[in-house]
Amino acid sequence: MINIDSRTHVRGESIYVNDIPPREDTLIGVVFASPLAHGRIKSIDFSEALQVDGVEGIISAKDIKGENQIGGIIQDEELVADKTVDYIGMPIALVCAKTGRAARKAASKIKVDIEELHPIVTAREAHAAKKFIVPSRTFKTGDTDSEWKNCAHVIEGQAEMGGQEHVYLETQGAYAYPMENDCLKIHSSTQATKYVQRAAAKVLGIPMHRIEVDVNRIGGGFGGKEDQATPWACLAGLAAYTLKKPVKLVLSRAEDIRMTGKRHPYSFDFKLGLSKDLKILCYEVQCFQNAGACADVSPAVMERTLFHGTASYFVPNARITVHSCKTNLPPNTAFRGFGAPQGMFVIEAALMKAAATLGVDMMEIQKRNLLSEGDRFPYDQAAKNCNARKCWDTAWETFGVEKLKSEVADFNTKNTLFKKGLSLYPLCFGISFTKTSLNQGRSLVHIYSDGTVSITTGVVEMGQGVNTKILQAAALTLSISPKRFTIHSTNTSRIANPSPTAASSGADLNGKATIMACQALLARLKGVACQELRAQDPDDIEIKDEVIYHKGKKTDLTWERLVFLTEEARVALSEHAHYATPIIHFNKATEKGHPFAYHVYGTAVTVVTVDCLRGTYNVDLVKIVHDFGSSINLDIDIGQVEGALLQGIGLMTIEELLIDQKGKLVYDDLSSYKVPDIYFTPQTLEVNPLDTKPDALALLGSKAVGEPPLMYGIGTYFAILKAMREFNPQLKLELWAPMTHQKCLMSLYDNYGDLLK
Ligand code: MTE
Ligand code: LUZ
Ligand code: MOS
Repeated sequence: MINIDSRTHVRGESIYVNDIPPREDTLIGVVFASPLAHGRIKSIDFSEALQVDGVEGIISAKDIKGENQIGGIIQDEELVADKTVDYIGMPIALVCAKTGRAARKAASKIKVDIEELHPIVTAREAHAAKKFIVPSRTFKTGDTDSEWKNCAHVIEGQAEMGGQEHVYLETQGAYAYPMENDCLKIHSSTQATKYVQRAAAKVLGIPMHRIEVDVNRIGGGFGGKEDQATPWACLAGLAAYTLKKPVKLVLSRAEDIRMTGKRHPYSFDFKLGLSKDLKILCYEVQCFQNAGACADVSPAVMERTLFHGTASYFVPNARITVHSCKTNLPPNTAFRGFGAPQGMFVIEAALMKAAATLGVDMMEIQKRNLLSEGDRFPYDQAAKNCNARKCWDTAWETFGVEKLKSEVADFNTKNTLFKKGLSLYPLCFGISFTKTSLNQGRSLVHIYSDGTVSITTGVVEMGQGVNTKILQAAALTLSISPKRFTIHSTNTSRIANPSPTAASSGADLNGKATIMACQALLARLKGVACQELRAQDPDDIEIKDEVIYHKGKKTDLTWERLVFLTEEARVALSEHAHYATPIIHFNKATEKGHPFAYHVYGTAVTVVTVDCLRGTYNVDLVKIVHDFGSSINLDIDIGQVEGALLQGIGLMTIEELLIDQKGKLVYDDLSSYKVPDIYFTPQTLEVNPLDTKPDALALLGSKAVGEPPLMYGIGTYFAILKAMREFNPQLKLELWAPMTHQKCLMSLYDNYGDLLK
């Protein structure tokens, strides 16, 4: 089934926040933000700004009747700066005017006097200054202390991984307007209607039931709208409520890049111990997370780094620590992978360093340490239906890795200035919110009297195709045509308290709830059919392709007629269902439990060519064996793998956030901050589904796919590094991502002088 959004997307008819026809008297909001990363506000002067023609009001901390507080996990985030500013781009005021031009002009006339304080920019600096968001956490298994002496090889080192800008196509924004009886409606480009509703209620000082949050779809979120859609929605809401007029606030691309948080940069100190036959015996890592100025979801991101610290490998003795460090940057936030890519990168970096030190191929170490069935993760959950080796072996065979190896070696002996590198990347990613309580989904299904069906769930469509999957699940359960369905906007009045659409779990949680609702409706419809057909047992009734069968025999009763009869019989044609993932639990005191419904596996084979004169590179080939379970929509799922892979490759290669010592992002445009484009796409890209069993906790056996494949991008980094070492065997192994062209060029020649002697 094709994605149900493709028609309106292609025709430009899909509705995003900025496409909602404005109501009369709509004001445009423009954010006035801090120009300094750290400072004390001494005075603000709006007088000149208020003189600008068309300006109707400037909203600041003093207009807040409730609390100036929008923090989710921790209450440490002001909506607007009151006494201090903590990062460049921190909102101080919202200028509201009849036109965007007038609002911008007025914003430029606001005078603010800020006493500059010293900003902390890097995680290591914050760690030294003991500035933390939450206390550090450690996952431990076995006993590293006593095991080091049994290791044949011990490798230590440092690594760095940069952040990443989300570059969702639709920038952050919201449209809010007052409703009767002191109510407020907010259209927000958010992944989490509940967070917007909860924070707006708190800021306005009104109860949640008076605020309705609606999301039709969003133009990409990638995690950037899990927590960080909230400030803009609250600002628009506060202005609309205060000025009693509709207020639209949509960030420009540059504002969005400057003001919003990104993927967390991490710094690492690692130590790896191997046996003589290259088995991992010991692994210790200290991870320094650059959280930015307030908590946002950083404590949860930190947790996922801990969970994925051993990646796809079995490590008998491990100690993984994450420090969530508080800096003067915009609060870093959720981003596809959510802390896992960082944890997975550093262990890979350690394996690479070990391989280089010992003169073996990294693949040898990887292969010998892959998870096997029943192996326990450091958090105690056992790997069940573990496909790690199966993916690796399948990739090795089907993609002819032996042959690729010799082709690459052959190329490298024949070429001096161009070198190729080959890597494999084994993936293992846990599915479920690591916070158990978030693992719940809801669905509201109405059957109308003409036999058509309306579905609302707690999930937000952001391009991942979740609504299509939910529709498929409902159509299969009721056995009626997909044409009979409409999926409606995500709305707090229809679905209360939904978890954010995140952790790749949207389809599982809300799809399962939809199936439950459909099953309940089906049971009632069958009861009515039973009476109509004078049958004894509803279990003998079946609906197949819109026709009712009795004891396997087709009857004259159709779907439409049965719906009509059900309404006549005064039997409910609506159902609201709630699903909570069974099995999962986690004990934070012991850091042990069974937090994930299941794991997703896969293996990526990557070949790159590095131009060693210029430091540029091409990704020649990425071939992936991916564990989809049994996909219900392979087109959508392969699209997810391809998109995530490109995002992952960008993260590891060309996407670099340059931040200066004053905490200022050097570039806020997409011509300097480069994301992969079509020319950067691997020349050959192949995604093969692993032949495997469906998983009971996945929607119809179809495993979650949103985030895991991003991590395949890690393979590209190590393929490039391997190619670079072919050119310069004495290459200093700087384990810092992203490996931009510039860094690649500089490292290639760092020790090259010695080589020429
Ligand atoms: N795909 C598109 N096209 N746009 C997005 O914003 N977000 C990703 C992934 N795929 C995203 C996407 C992220 S970060 C997550 S968590 C999942 O989709 C969320 O959707 P799901 O739970 O329905 O998989
Ligand atoms: N968000 C969250 C997430 O709150 N908890 C998670 O575990 C998570 N995982 C991935 C992405 N977003
Ligand atoms: Mo995705 S980072 O869970 O929104």
